[in-house]
Amino acid sequence: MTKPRMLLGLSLLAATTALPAQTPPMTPDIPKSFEAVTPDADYIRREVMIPMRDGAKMFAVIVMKKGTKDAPILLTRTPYNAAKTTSRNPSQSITEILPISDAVFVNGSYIRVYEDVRGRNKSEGDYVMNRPLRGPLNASKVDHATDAYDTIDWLIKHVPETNGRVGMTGSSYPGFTTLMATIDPHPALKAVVPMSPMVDGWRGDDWFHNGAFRQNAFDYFTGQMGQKGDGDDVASGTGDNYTTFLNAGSAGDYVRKYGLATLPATRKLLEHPGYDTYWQEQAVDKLLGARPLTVPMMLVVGQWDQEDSYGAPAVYRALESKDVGGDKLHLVIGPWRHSGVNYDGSTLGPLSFTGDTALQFRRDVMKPFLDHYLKSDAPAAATPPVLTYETGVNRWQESKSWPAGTLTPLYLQPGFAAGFDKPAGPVAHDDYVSDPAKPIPFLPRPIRWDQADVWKPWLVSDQRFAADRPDVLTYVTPPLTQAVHIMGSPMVDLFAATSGTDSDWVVKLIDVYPEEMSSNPKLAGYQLGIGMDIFRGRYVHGFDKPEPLIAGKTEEYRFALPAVNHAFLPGHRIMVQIQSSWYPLYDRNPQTYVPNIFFAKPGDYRKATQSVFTGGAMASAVLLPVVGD
Ligand code: PG9
Repeated sequence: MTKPRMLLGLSLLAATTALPAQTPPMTPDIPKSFEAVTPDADYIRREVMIPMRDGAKMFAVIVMKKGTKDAPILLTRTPYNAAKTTSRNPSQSITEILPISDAVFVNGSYIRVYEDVRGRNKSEGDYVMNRPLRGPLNASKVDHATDAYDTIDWLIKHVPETNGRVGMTGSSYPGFTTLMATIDPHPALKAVVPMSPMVDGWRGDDWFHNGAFRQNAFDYFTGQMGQKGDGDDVASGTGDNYTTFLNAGSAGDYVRKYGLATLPATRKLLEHPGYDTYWQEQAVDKLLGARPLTVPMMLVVGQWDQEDSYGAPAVYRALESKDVGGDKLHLVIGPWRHSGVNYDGSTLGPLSFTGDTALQFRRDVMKPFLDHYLKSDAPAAATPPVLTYETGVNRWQESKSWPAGTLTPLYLQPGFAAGFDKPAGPVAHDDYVSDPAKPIPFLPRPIRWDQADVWKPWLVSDQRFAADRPDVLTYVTPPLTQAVHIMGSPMVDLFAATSGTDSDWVVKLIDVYPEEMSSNPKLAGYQLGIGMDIFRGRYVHGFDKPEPLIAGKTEEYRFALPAVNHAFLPGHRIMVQIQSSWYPLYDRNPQTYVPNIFFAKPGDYRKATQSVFTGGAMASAVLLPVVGD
């Protein structure tokens, strides 16, 4: 029955007058707090402040599926905003609010906890980047080891849904905090999975590689330390990084130009250009190597990790002998970029793998490993000591130890050839002129490393753009008749001289794809970097002993390239490129010795003639860790 129109009007009026007073138009529209209402949420999300031993409180977010009980905790301690990390999407689904890498864990009844590290975002206290362990560099009573201890202690007492066992993981900075938690660990910390941990900022992780400074550090510093929350890159414009840095001058000039010295972290860098006690005493592999290995550990790194390729293998080396039972230490190397293990691992740049290798790892390796130590009812995990992905043939491979290959010289030969036979002739040399006024770009220009698709896959970028430059020496084998499979860190053994008094040496080990590849045209002729790194010449006699080079004197430079498992396939060629700058990622070597390159003056930058020796007692080579399959 339809209501008469007048009656309808009256009842509407009654309903309106029953409402409380109207909201005055000038009521401020931002309330004190607004909590998203999540009636259909499949999760519980709690924000807590956890007290540390010195009274400072750390902000943490605890997330779990509704109904979770008797469950282990998986903890990440991060400078990258715990609140934001646990609200990726405004959703009522736990796998939508958390990072995608967490799905296998929360679906497997884990409690996920993210905590802001001391002084960042919503945590109290002072932020010290890479806060050193208590000791010579840190006179306070707190560090990442104690903060992890206090956090774990609180969590097992205040999260009723937990079974009292805690694991830790995280990539990069959170990989570093994961490692630090294993120093005098809380007894409830049962297993850790540090991923791409920053271990030694000078030897080969974020800030320097073998003494050459990585200028992208400055954007990280302003982004992370310009304020307590998330910040911006250096305001140096949106042009080509190459031009911006070159116009500024030295790295120190860039700091001056953009006012970066107000950041204490910048000053600390500028004051410690060499491998002095400041760096040595915070190297995490050294700290861990001086202690027993008590917490089962699975170290993870990407084969093409553009930020922290050094750390995980270095910690593995430092701890291998401590794993007396042979069951506590594991190493995993996947076909990933930095932190790629936590995203989709099906492709990297032009490379495709056998499905989502990152998910395969998280689901089939990492979770069973953690389950084994963190759940009472989990089956024993058959975790191999070393698991690596053989790129080239694209398959996972288990091994007992690392490195697995035997170092075998691939010699640079006269006529820009390369091969496993030592050159028969006398010592010879190939020369090029390195001009600091025209440094070699590390990517084809324009370079914008703030763009994720430029920076993240850069180590797999095609090296053809550099191969034919007059300031790059390129040695290459004939097409291989059988595969060459390497497992380990290739070792550079370079005999070289400069007409200057300091010099950088960049060595790139490259897989050259066949010129014709109709099956995958984008890879035809591609020059894929397999291991590439830089060495600053002044450190040839010791990282703690910078010395001027003697012009014209041949020195032997030995340094490791990043750890790889790769098969150079039949029909491919193996190439070595050598050059003396890699700009603007690495600051320019003036090629004239100055005490601190950060403060080199325009007049210090001089052209130098570089000589690379082949044959006889100076047979330059890259030693490949070859395995016989
Ligand atoms: N590579 C970054 C980092 C690690 C450790 C200290 C500072 C920076 C990162 O991605 O977290």
